[in-house]
Amino acid sequence: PTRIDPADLLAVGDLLSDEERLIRDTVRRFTEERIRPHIGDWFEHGTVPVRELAPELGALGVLGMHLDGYGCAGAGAVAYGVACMELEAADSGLRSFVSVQGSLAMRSIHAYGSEEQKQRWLPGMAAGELIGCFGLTEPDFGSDPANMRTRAVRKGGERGDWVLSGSKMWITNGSIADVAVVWAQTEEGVRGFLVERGTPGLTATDVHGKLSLRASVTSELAFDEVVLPADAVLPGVTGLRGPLSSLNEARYGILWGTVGAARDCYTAALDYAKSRIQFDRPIAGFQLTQQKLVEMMLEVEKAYLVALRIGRLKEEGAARPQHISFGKLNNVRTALEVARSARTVLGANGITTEYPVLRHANNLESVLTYEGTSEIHTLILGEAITGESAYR
Ligand code: TGC
Ligand code: FAD
Repeated sequence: PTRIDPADLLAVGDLLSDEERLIRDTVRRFTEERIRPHIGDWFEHGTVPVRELAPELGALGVLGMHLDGYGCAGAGAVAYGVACMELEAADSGLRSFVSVQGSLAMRSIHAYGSEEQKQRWLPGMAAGELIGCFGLTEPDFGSDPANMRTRAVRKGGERGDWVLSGSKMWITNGSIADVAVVWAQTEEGVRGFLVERGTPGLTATDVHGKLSLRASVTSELAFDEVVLPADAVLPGVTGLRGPLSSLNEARYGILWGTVGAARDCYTAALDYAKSRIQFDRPIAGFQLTQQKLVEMMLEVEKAYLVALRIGRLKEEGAARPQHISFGKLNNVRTALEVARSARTVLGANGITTEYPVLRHANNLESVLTYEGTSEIHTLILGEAITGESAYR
């Protein structure tokens, strides 16, 4: 009979293939050795050694893990999902780095880049020697990127250079990126541009004072008439479909990642409840605590099943953006509720960086907002079931 594992009572992990389990365990081991001992400090001080970690993540094979060729692992959707789950069990900032590098920056170059662009960037990015970022959001346009103001104008006719002006806000990896994938309005619609670090007219300023995703670099990018060569444009796509298709991939990573964050909060609360004595007995023995732990466990397992269902759909090529919205909306919200409940079980200890629960809860506030807010995913699903679009 199936073993009763408190961390996975429904044995959802048994539905994974041997290879997927191996990837899950390998990534988990990496985070336990390399991330967990330091993450509380990185979060507290708002610093993370990204340059140092990137090649290690590259060697682990998780950068552009689901892409084929160019040094990428070519893994299946569920294998990529379980890697995200383990990364985010350590910290949402770590999963963010991997999402932005692999699913947003590399995926955009992989899907829409010329052969030269792919050769120039992808192998180094897969190895973690080069870092990428993805600029869609602007100070005045977040949920509504169609109205973006950043603009690229052709200087010299059909084959000439481009001049890029405007700014992008809240850009993960912005100030450390070797290449920024920047989406801008042009005469022919929204197009993607590769802007290299050090290009004159490009400045990056980090966002400070964050109470969430502190172990992640977040920056504003400003483009002051940045002159780009003709071949800086991604030739393969025109229109908002370009960035939104890459967002599907990153949102997919999030719907798995948040299962990891939720599981980490639940297991931290379970461990703590079993050893913390009040009124002469472990608090795990109180019915109110048990109810919290059981509710957390139910929600973690349901979120895991949602992720696995969407992953298998994706492997069949049958996942639609609406399926991804289902998972992103449900699993981020679930993780946030689990994190807050876990925090209460840990009492005062729950507010410190010694335990992961409030760090996860604070991180998840960003995850709830980025890659489409919970309201936007509600409206995407509202449209899917009613046929009525309620955005505008
Ligand atoms: P709409 O008219 O519906 O669509 C415009 C074009 O895009 C196509 N499309 C999609 N294609 C692929 N996947 C999707 N999910 C798509 N959604 C729409 C659509 O078919 C159309 O194509 P075409 O060829 O017919 O022109 O666009 P809209 O302006 O009405 O907006 C729809 C809306 C609100 C859903 C969209 O704007 C949206 O998703 N807004 C949220 C923006 C967002 O998610 N930003 C995220 C920025 S990146 C980020 O947060 C990274 S966090 C990094 C980290 O992990 O650290
Ligand atoms: P707004 O769009 O101004 O929304 C404010 C509120 O209004 C929200 O509750 C929203 O749901 C609601 N709202 C808006 N429109 C509607 C509507 N039609 N109906 C109902 N409610 C609505 N962006 C990038 O491009 N690249 C990155 O790498 C990146 N990294 C990020 C990292 C962090 C830590 C954070 C916090 C954000 C990041 N973002 C990034 C930006 C993120 O994608 C945006 O914050 C997000 O899309 C929401 O935009 P906004 O913050 O401008 O909020």
